[in-house]
Amino acid sequence: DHNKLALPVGATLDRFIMRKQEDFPYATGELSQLLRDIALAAKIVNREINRSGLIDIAGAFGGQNVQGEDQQKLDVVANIRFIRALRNGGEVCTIISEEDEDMIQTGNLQGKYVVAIDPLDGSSNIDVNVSIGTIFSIYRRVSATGREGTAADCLQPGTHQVAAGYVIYGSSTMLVYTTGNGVNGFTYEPSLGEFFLSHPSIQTPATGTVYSVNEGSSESFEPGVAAFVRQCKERNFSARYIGSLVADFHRNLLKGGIYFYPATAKSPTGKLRLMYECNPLAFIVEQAGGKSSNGSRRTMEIEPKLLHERCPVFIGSKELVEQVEQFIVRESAAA
Ligand code: P6P
Repeated sequence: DHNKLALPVGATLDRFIMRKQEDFPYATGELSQLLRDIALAAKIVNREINRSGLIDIAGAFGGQNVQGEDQQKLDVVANIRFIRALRNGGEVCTIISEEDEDMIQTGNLQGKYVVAIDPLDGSSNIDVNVSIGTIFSIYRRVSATGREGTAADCLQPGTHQVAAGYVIYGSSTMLVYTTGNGVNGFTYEPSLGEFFLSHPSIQTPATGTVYSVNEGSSESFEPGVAAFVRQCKERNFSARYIGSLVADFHRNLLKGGIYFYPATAKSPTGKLRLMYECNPLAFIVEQAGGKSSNGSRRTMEIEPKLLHERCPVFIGSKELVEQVEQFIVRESAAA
């Protein structure tokens, strides 16, 4: 039937969501609405980011931006925009945000979903004009509706995600997401205010020749990780590290490669956060045929204990993640 026909490149995000909802006969449309709410917030944040240069100029002289507000950091602005869109959309009862220590209750007591979000990752890159991104995870609440979401609703393992995605604000703005049936990429056309399907059914290459890690910390890498880096150099891999997770991840997803943020002296359990950085990207990479682990454990099977807990992450082409895992096993056995 027509549902099974792949949508043509150029289909709008709205049509894609509607068509995919038809694939779920019992879908009530709430998840579809939630995805639309996220896309709306992404359009608004995209505009703020693109204007941020001008606002900064205004800010630099008057101390205030064109709206006469005190200059707010863009990651604060993005956080406000996404929380407002999710609250107004009505589908989300509780949010975990990188910007807020505690759970955020939206007041939507009937909301069936919980969202974990990094509203603007890599924000230290904004004022040097490097690509940045929003990363999000969507879970169904486990507690009964009619009351606020609980810690148990928020601390679910990544295998419970119903959807995950990211927005990359780069040379063009893209939304890439999965609902567990493959990964699709949409490119934003600002003049029309629409996301268009540009990368249908993304599959990441089984291997690659790019490795992305901050080698400034390599003195404190564990032996297996150091051995893997040596192998990358022996094989004349390309070192590509933008220092903006979404940008590094997106390039490796499309071209093949591995990103890793291992345990280091400065970050003994890794730097990246499990709930709104590692798990959503792990869901996407697995749906695209890749792999994500903490060096020994599948990222999505890690049982979260804390909202903002960090974990080491090795993510990208399946064969490269498996190679570094083998080095870690071999070197720790030898130790
Ligand atoms: P480091 C940005 O601050 C971030 O969270 C990711 O976007 C990025 O990959 C990583 O941290 C960079 O960290 O320690 O290499 O500067």
